[in-house]
Amino acid sequence: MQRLAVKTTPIVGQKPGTSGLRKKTRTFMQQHYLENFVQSIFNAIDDGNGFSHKTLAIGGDGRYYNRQAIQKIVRIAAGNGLGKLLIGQGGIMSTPAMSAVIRRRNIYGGLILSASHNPGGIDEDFGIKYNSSNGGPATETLTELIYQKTQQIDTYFSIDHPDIDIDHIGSIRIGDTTVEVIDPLEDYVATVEQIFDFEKLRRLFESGFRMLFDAMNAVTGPYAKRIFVELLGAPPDTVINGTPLEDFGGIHPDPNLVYAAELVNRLYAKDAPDFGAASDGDGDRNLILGKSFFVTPGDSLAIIAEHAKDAIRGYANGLRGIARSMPTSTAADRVAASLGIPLYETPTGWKFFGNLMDAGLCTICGEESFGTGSDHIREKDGLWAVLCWLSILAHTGRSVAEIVRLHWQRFGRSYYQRHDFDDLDQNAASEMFSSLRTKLADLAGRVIADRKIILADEFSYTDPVDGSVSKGQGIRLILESGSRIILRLSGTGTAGTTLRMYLESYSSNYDSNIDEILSPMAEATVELIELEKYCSRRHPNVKT
Ligand code: VG1
Ligand code: CO
Repeated sequence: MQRLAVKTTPIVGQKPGTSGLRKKTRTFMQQHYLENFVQSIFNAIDDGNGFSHKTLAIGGDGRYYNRQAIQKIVRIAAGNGLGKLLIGQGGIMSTPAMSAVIRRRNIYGGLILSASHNPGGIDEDFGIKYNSSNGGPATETLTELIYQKTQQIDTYFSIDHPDIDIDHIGSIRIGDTTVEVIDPLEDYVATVEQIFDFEKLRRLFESGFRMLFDAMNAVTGPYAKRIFVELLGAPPDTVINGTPLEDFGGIHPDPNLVYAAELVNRLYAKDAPDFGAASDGDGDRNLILGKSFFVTPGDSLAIIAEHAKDAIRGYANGLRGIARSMPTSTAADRVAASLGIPLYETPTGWKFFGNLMDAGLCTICGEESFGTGSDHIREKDGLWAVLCWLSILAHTGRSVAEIVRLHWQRFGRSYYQRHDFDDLDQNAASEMFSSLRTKLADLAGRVIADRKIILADEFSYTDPVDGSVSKGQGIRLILESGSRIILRLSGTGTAGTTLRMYLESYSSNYDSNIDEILSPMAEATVELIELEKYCSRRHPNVKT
């Protein structure tokens, strides 16, 4: 077998965003596109000691091009003289499972092939992210370095070898590299079994408790079937859309009120099950529903933190701290205060939680974008959140709605929504932000939607562990009595630009109509940022 050094030239635009490099699938299929990026990852993670003693893992969410990409990466790994490559059987591995594999097997890192909640298919999206030896997403410093390497690349390494069988567990040698196909469920299931009391959860299902889990034809199907059906004894029809499909069956695998329509309809129908949940393309997000009841991600984070010590075996010693991304609602802050533990506010993106967890500063983390997780791994974890809720339901014997209402009674309620304006012209959107930045200094003291603005700034974060500074992380308007308006541009899209507008209003009265409270704030914000003038838009595509 011959190792090959293939000449190449830099390709513009290979800059990782909020979570890895995401592009149209056809872009990834262009000559040398994937090879350049993967070789740049190898160049960036090279610590000078070579790769012969290192192990990496690879797997993806099963979307179109997953299998072909794995075959190419096998050759690149062998071309770079990697010691060992672990591949999830069938090319499958959820993002949280990758984190579990890296941590449990103590390996150097892993590549996840996924564009997460973005649709899949030849005309949709593909993506690659790199996770480091702590099991977490590459830090900003590393993604910057990878980007630099993509701008300097002149050669990638490969090997002359045909495609290998990735559908059967086993091991072969390619050049100096051992390639092993592993069960992608094993490490993950073992990790969650340590945290949750499966015996107690089995009794919940035995008692006739009914749940519906929507895997959205994406990666979580096999994990959900193993855990809920095989291990916890739930009936097989508990899991819907449970087989990973290359195009996710045409579903947009983003578990929110708009895209998880089938699940939402069934939970709002007569004779609905007790509990409903869904996860996204790569299995790191979660949607939580009760009978005719939606739990916002911010409330879910706060409620999991509130009950963790009593209801979940793995947290019986209490929590060290809670972290949330800046746009996420402040519900968790109130729980942290009542528990007497610190609350950390980070920029959007899971990579910012890693240092806090590694340093033992926080146990539970969450984002408004349906991401929740803990220090059991270094990724957000959709099924973990579902298991947390099952544990809380089993422990309290109450319904989802009762648990949330009791939380609001005790802590008050953050009325919260995110409005997404998709497909904006990139230049127009940046001009709009530039103009908004110039206005910030004069906003404090002014009134918006009957609320006085206390602070208007652009969020900047100094990592308390390594001191690194991340600037430009979203414009925030802090209003009186606990209201907030946050604006930022998405870093995960592949076409045009998405504006995200996050609205929060706090009240001790928890039975008001959410639209009556938030709509005036949304309208006033659209005026303030002159969305119509710059982007010819007034109304969001998604409200969730
Ligand atoms: C979005 C979310 C962010 C999340 C990221 C990756 O990023 O807002 O909270 O961490 O997606 O999630 P952005 O830049 O588009 O707002 V996932 O499930 O795609 O790994
Ligand atoms: Co995801």
